[in-house]
Amino acid sequence: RYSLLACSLVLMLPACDKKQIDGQTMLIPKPDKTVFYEGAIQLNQGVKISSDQAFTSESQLLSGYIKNSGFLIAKTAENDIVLQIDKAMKPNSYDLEINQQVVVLKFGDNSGLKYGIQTLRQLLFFAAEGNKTIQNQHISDAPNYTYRGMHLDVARHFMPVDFIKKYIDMMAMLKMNYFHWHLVDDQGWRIEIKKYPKLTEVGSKRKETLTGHGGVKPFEYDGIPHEGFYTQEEIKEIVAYATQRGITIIPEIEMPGHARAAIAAYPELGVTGEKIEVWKRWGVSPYIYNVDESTFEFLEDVVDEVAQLFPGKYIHIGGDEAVKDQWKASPRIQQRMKDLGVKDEAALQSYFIKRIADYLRTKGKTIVGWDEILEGGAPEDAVVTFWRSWVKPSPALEAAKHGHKIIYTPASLCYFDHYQTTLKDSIEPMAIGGCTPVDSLYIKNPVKNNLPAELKNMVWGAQGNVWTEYMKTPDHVEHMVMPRMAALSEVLWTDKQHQNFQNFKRRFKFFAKWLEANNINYAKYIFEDN
Ligand code: TNX
Repeated sequence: RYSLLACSLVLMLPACDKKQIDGQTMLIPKPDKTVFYEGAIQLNQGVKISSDQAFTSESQLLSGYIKNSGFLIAKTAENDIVLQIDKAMKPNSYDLEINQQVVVLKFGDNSGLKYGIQTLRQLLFFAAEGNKTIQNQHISDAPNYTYRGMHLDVARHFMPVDFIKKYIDMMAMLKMNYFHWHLVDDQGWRIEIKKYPKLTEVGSKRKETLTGHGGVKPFEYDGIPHEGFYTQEEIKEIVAYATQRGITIIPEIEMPGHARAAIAAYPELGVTGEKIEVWKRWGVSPYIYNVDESTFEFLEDVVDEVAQLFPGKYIHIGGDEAVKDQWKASPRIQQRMKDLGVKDEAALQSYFIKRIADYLRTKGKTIVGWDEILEGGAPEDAVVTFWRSWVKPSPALEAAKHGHKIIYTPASLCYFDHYQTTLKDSIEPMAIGGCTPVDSLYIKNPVKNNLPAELKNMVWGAQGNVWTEYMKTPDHVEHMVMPRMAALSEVLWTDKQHQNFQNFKRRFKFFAKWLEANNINYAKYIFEDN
């Protein structure tokens, strides 16, 4: 009797009989709380995963990670990994107990489970690399910000399906949860739309590699035509891959500007009706969508197909850098503005975006837009991606005042197309310009902001933007995002009091081993000094 009681006490309060010891976590992002105990678990004798049927998909993912790390999965085994929901726990949170008897992963919901699995994955990897054991420990963890995103521009340079999955996997390992997929721009349309085949037949191809952007040294023309797009089947496959890993995709369909590839495919969508080519240089093209019923019909058809492919609630409609000169010069559009009673081109853009937002709302979707959608007034429920960090008063403040949820991507910290050191292209591959080293990203932290206290809750989180004008290959993208993506993940996930850049740097050395083992490139010169 006595021993039964003692035994159940041990189960209820695992590790209470163990001696606490000092230890350092190797995890990125750093968990809220880790307590280490004497002893270690040996996984090489085989493990068995026990979980409710509801978690089969997660459990399969975990067993894949275990097999990859070289440990054994056995039906009967000494070490049990128990996955267990605990409805009393907060959403997104997990609790991981590791001791010689069991590994118990408790979680508040599916996301919490997914994050806990990624923690186990890192621990398994470090164990496999090291002495094949995992130190006994107890981790309690939950994210600080609920939006932890990465963006990828596949319009300027197309990236293959396998790489998109790899990118999603890099995000998953870092417990990031939103992938903003920039699928459309002046230089290419990269998503199959069944109703408008020319979007990809014409719009996904350009005849040469592009040159020239805002004064930086352009690419030499290499004579290689550039093309590529994702079929709807491929998109479905990517969505399923992301979903299993706890990542929601936000697809972006640009409007009313950055529309040149679409207009090249269907000239009647433009203001001038001219036949033009998919753009062959960088920068902002003057071509903008026409504002008439047939354009809205087209865009509604497009977002219909997009809405069906992506199960997430959000669709990004762009809204950035829409040059309004063609609207100004067109008597037809000026007449339309009078008919609609809109006073200027900013108000016309606002009308344009509201119509799309209204339409998407009927499909259960909410729009996200770059911060220019505030000009002329944004739809009430719109989420704003804040990027123009140099504009005064800050678009972030404007957005918050108007009740918009904000994704922080200030160009000053979150543009991963910028250089990573002050030495720039003396040691780095050519970048678009700018300079955003990982330490300034980590220490300045994009979500630290000047919003008044009562508006701070409008900050949903932040995201790294990866514009690919100067990145032609997956390898180059990887180089630009690591280590910055890891730093961003930590400043969004980890509580401020536990953030420390020196400590992050130390842990990144272990993380870099994972990158190497998974054939992921990174900017190795960043941490060379230590
Ligand atoms: C501005 S950021 C753009 C992109 C470019 C980027 C280059 C934003 C909403 N628009 O079209 O690729 O600068 O850094």
